[in-house]
Amino acid sequence: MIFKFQFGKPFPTEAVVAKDQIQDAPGQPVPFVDVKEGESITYQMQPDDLVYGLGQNVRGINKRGWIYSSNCSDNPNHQEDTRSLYAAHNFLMIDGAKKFAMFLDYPGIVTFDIGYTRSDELKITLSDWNLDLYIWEGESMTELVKAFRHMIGRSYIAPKWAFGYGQSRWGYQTAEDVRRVVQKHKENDLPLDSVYMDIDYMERYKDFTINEERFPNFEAFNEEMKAQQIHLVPIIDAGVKKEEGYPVYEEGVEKGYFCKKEDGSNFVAAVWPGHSMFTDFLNPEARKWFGDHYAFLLDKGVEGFWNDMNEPSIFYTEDRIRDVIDEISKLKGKNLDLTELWKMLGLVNGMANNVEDYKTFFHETEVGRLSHEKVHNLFGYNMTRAAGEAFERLCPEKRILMFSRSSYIGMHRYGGIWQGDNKSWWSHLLMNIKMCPSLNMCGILYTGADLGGFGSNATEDLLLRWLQFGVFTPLMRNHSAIGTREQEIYQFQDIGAFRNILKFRYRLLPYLYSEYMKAVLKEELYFSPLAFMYPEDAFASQVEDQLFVGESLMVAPVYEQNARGRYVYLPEEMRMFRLKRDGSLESEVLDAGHHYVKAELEEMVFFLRKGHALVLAEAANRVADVDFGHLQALTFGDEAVEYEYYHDDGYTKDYENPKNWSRLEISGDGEISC
Ligand code: MIG
Repeated sequence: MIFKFQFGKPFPTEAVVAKDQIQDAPGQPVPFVDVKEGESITYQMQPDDLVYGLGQNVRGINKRGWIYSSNCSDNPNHQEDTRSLYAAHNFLMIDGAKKFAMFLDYPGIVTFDIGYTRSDELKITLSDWNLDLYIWEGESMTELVKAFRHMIGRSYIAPKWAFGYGQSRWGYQTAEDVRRVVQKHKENDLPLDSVYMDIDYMERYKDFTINEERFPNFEAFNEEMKAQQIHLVPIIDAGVKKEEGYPVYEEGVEKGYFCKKEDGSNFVAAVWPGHSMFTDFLNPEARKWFGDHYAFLLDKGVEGFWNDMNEPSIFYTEDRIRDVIDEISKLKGKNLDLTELWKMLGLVNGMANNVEDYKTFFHETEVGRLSHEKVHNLFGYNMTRAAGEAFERLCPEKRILMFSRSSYIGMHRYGGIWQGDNKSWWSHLLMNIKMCPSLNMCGILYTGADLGGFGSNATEDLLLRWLQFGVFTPLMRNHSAIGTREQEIYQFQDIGAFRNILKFRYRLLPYLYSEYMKAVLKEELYFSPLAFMYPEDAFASQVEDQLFVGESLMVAPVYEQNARGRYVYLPEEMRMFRLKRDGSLESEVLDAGHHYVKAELEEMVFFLRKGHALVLAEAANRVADVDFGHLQALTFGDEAVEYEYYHDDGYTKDYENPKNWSRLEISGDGEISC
């Protein structure tokens, strides 16, 4: 049973959809924690307590020892001390003598001090006290997650082609650029299923337009790509350009669908298109209106999108820039001391994403007019919801790829996320690894990071090691920023090594897709921390750089430069596989315990659990060419093992059909048809 405590007048975020396990609690005391209304929620942590959850955040899988805050922000320079990334995922679990979980359904800023101020105290504070607090106990972390996932509803399911490899770069300017990417992959025999279109495809960054000079006759171009089984995936930005004669702008103004200021005038702020408007995604009519615009591209044959800048990101507002310039002009002619200089720089650098700006515009919601600041964390969620709801109306039979930058719990029903603007840093590869299970706990299963790193310059070895982990993430996309070193695989020397890794991704697809679908449909984790699989193993919770992928596989990625192997902890005896440079798999059985495992730069190791199976297909260069019906099984154990194999057409939504499920009886390694 999940207890729900209500404080003040919570905003109906609609994060929670299944209420059958939820019981309204009459009032205080709240079990486990100490709630001082208007002040804080605290929990006295025992020395051995572990804290899990919080979805998209920096640092470990065990969140203990840092202070986090839910305040969706566009921060391309995030690192270890960053308190909030692009999302607000207010879900926490305590694993200790007491095992319980909490969800704070609250759209404003929340701070989670998890042993930062006092090492033994967990202290949660909120900017106001209008929230629904859900709290429940369970026997295990797995059970706690399952209860949560049930109440927040089924996670988004991507089309099968979106499990293929995608190439992206902010900087592909023209159809020719895209053609070249496809051609280069083909020439080098590199698998590829999608190419992403960043902001330059639009006409001066206007949503739902195509720049005719750069992408002439887009529909035919899309057809040309489709004939090669390549999906074009355009970006959609949150800000709508303010420009007379641009229908999206004019319609939005006329219907009153953009956020307004206190005085009723439209709120305008600068983003990529210059002066822009922000759709009031909390108004269901405005949401529908914005969503319907995706038809512009759907009608041209597009089957996938990524939603960007939806924290929302703001470069500056006119009001702020005026104030800043006024302040700075006061300094004119003065002899600046350092304090003045820092102040001036602070004013300039504080122009983007300023919390003060979030207070100046409003949403017309079902429960009345609210300042953006109160509901800030719901913006990206509802932009993506606008798209997801529109896809249901416009093409109910078909799965459309959708992933967002910003998110809140609830959004996981409408799309996945990419993990934001990371850097080409080894530490960000490790961050990517650790973030995955935490996101899964919050219902976000379709996810992956910008492989190779978005900002800064990638090296060949970094990209190779990153792809070796990316092989296991549902979203496998190489993406980088304009101005950085080009990092398409063919820019590097040892293309054969990359080819081998990519081809193996396609061989793994029957297993990866089956495990992803089972995780969605059974409300379970796709990526699990070792501790969740072996709760009795005291050491397992110390291991954060190895993960389970589905039920059978454990991965132990190499994430350090110049390393030719790594230490791996095995909670039990496992069969280790090493993917060799020629594409063959070498295997050996390793005992439980600690091992140093070799992995040359182009090699990748992974582990199969006893009593479980891995199913592989033949390699292919497109998802559509993978034969999901003829598999090679790899097993570990003397007895026959059973593998529950989920397999569907990947495009329609007939998930419940019993034909999609088969129980494969597998004895030993070998071929199977199903
Ligand atoms: O301010 O569209 O996170 O993936 O390439 C940068 C350009 C805007 C941020 C996204 C990134 C994308 C970039 N965008």
